[in-house]
Amino acid sequence: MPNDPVHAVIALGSNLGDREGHVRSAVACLADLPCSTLIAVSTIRETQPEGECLQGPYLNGAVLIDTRLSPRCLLEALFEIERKHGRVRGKEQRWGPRTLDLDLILYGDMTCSEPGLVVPHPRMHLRRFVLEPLAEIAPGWLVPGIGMTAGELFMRVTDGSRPRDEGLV
Ligand code: A4P
Ligand code: MG
Repeated sequence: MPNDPVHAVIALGSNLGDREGHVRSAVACLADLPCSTLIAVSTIRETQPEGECLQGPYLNGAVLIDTRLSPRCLLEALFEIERKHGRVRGKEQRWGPRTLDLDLILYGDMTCSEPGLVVPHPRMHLRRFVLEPLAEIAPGWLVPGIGMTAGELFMRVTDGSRPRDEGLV
């Protein structure tokens, strides 16, 4: 466990069941995480589904915390919160509908790519539903491995200049 608290961002998404209830309750669970403090919660927005799977609209948002949990412990805690909200992995389609999706987007200035844990989240810089709430709560955060701030990345997905599916990492 790191001694000093680290800023971390978690993205939330729900498009199945009581979407608003799931997201509200997930924010409450994130506020209760051990060794962590809730710093900011973005606006929760309805978004159209991105990706190939035909599915209903999402509610998406992002939360900024300070945490002493390691990235691995934090991710395990996120999985536990997803389970409490009816998420059953293995039975669902990749990128398909889900009661609750919690992704670890950023963890300080750390970059990490190990089995089951990639930080920054590997598709965060392409996804408007992640970048819009992130730019709202942490616009100046320099995204490690990409070298652009959250605000700049959000501008990039909104101004139409980015070729589709271009990857930076
Ligand atoms: N994993 C590795 N790194 C991480 C990390 N930083 N955070 C592993 C979370 N998980 C991480 O994740 C699959 C595996 O990634 C896990 O075993 C974990 O160990 P998952 O959350 O079960 O799968 P997923 O959500 O289907 O995949 P992924 O890659 O997180 O996809 P996205 O980007 O979350 O896409 N459209 C709208 N409008 N809003 C949405 O929220 N979400 C998706 C899912 C598609 N379209 C959407 C939305
Ligand atoms: Mg996910």
